[in-house]
Amino acid sequence: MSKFCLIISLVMLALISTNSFSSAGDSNNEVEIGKPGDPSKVSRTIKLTQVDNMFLPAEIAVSEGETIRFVIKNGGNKKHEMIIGSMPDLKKIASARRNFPDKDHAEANLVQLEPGEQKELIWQFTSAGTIDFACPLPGHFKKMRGKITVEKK
Ligand SMILES: [Cu+2]
Repeated sequence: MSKFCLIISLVMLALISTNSFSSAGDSNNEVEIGKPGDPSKVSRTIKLTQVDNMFLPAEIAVSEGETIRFVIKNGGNKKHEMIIGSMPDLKKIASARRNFPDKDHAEANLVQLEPGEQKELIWQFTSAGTIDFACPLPGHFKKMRGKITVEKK
């Protein structure tokens, strides 16, 4: 009986240590968000509409390696932005917008749109995983978010 108990506790210990190991691994496992795409390699166009305050659609699926031409239309009455990134990076950018609202924020993974404006963002998704996008403007960021699932080839 005591031997049985010992085996059980060893199994439990093994399970606990495996779990803690895998969760520690996950936190270091950052998804590559991709890079600005080559316009001559665009495979698809995906249209996104911004309203006050959400993206339509908010969920997008692409394949690994694919280059997408996003056509983003601001159909709302407020200024909006779209930025592609990992959620921790998007959170940092959103807090920078709150703290430094007048700073110029031009970046390759960002588009800024006045009401009624339409712009394009060409992006290549280089690795499989889930990538986020959002409007980082104050008061928009909590609701105005979406997800891009990059499926393995
Ligand atoms: Cu917005």
